[in-house]
Amino acid sequence: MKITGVELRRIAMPLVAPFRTSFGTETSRDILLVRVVTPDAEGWGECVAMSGPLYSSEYVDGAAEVIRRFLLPRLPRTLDAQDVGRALEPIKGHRMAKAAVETAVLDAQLRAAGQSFGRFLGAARTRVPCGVSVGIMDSVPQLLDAVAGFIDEGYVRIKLKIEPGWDVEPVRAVRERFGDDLLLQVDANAAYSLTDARHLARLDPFDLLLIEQPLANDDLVQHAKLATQLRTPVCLDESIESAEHAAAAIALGSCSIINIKPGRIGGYLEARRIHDLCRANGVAVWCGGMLETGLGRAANVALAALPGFTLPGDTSGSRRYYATDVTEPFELADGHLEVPAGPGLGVEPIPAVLDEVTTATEWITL
Ligand code: NPG
Repeated sequence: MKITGVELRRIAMPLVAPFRTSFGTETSRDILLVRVVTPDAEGWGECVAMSGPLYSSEYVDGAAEVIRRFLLPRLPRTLDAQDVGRALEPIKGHRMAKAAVETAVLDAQLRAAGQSFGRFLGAARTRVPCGVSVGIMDSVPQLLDAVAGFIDEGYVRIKLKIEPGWDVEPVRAVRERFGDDLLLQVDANAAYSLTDARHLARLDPFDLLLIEQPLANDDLVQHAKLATQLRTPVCLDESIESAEHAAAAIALGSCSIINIKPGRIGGYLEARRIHDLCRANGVAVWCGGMLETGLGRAANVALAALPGFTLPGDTSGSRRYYATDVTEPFELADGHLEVPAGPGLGVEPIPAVLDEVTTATEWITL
């Protein structure tokens, strides 16, 4: 496939409600979209980097800079999506930036070939069960109202964001109000340390599906120690940036479940490698989310349909985050989202909406 050029487009997407995690509060998303143009088709990649380097070291201005200055100049003008990873390998890190570029190339290639992301990745289902991530709130009654609303919408699993001072009590309240059958898990975004092990063990009686990323991003050894002290299964998110990290975590016993976010690990091809590795080792995986628009969501839903994704993902409907999505909105039906079946991502940006939210565009001829 021959690439003519690449557009970097920035869009501003206000969130329907502030989303608070242990590392900060998001009220709107400043998103970088990558559009790859070839003579036969165009492809889209959504960069999941946030405005500031709080979730990981990447941030959206940095991603745009690394794409224009270091990644695009390394792309051969004629290439296959499978070649992108190798071409970009000399550039260290910047996985969110690399994922956006590779996804756009893959989308263009699949659209030209008339094949869907799901088909290409190996989807085993036509729809996926959906969970929802619920941010930290000012009070327990406010949290219970939010959770009740999501359960009414059909979400099949609830994930509560936690941090020191907002953990055992909200979990207890949600369990008491909604019962033992509710699939419930928590996400700490690295807010604890190993000295909190006894405190975190107080979550054990609530039969959580998992506790996600309790400790620091780079501490696989301490996660392994923590895992022996908790009955709640430990799941890793931020710690896993590649298939090598996943292999190390499995070998060390740092986790028994992995959250796969394609942006965090450099793209959908690496996501499939981690899926295959985990499946071979009996480690369950699920698909995370980074408040994507319909473009990123489409690819995540396709990935979540692979056979090893045995737990519901953070693949919520568009309106969980956005009043108006840049694509036709993803809408839950019976707690599930349909895997797009059309070529490539199977969704298109709606031109008028895209124009309205665009804050800057830049064309780069290759
Ligand atoms: O549904 O898209 C979604 C968001 C799910 O909670 C979610 N994402 O740590 O997993 C996370 C978290 C996140 C949010 C990470 C914002 C980074 C920024």
